[in-house]
Amino acid sequence: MIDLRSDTVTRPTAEMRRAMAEAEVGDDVYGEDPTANLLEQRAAEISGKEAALFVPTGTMGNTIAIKLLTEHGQEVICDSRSHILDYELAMTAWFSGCLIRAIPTEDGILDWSQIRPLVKPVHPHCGPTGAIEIENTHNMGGGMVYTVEAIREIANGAHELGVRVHMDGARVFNAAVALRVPVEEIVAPVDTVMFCLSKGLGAPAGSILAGPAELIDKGRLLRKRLGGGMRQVGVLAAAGLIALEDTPARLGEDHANARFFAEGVARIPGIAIEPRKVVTNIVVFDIGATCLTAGELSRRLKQRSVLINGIGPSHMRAVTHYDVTRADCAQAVEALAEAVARVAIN
Ligand code: TLP
Repeated sequence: MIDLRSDTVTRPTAEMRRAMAEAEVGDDVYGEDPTANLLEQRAAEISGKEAALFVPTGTMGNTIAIKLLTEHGQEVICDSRSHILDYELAMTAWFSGCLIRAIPTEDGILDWSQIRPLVKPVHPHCGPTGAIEIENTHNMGGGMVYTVEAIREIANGAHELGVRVHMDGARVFNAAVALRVPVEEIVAPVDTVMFCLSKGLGAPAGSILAGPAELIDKGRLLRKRLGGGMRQVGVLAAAGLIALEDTPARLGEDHANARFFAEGVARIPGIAIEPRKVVTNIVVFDIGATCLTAGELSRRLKQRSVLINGIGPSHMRAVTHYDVTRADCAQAVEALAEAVARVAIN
């Protein structure tokens, strides 16, 4: 199977498995797991933040961040296709008691001029804005990347109004490779950042929440409250360290494969995509004119040993990662062309 459903499907490398087997561990709830401690220290250094917290999932990292930055009864501003809104089981409402104030965008990327009019003060009629959330790269926007200037403008504007900013940087290392800018510079303007070790970076599980030490200390308690006190978690942190230190250097290959795949797909009649917009490892394409639904096309692809999921009835998302090669991408394009052509014949 050529699995383009997500970069979450990556399996740990032989080196990760070795490091996991040999990891020094202790009880992390007592702060005694040396490997988890090292991972948190390196994650803080690499992201240029005071402190970092190892969390089991990106969802938990975002959940804790929103709780840290808001109070019950506030609003969180984000774009209308953000992961926190569409894929995290209404966690802002469930855990933080906040409403989402969503802004529609073309590709998931917000700018300050769209956000500013929606920032609400304390007032007898409205829920004040507690936090602003930006997603970088933007998943459903096709892996789009914020410029550092846009992030600075949003954070500066927000801070002037006393509002803090969280970045869902699940794939911020992909953004760094696309921009050729260190992660530290990308996340410097925002208050907190979550990034995943378990997507393109290849760790079997785990994400990082980084920010000011005072917030991360509180976050550690929230992680425990959510059931995320993970004891001898060094076995996972050991793989996370390799993901953090070694994998970013090869993400460019995934980006080149994604662009190659997009260029192939763009030549298939009935499929719409602008390959030049593919700058990271996510390819979202419109299959509306093929007369197939995404579900049906997904099924046809599976029969041809290719896994690609729909995101809505007329769009599909393919994600490249280190378990798919250039040849796999070429084969996936062929399978798509064939699956779509059969409709034209019928
Ligand atoms: N994204 C998954 C699915 O949930 C859609 C994927 O396959 O892409 N933020 C962003 C931007 C994400 O893409 C994801 C996962 C998360 C947060 C949550 O991470 P996990 O799955 O570790 O909770």
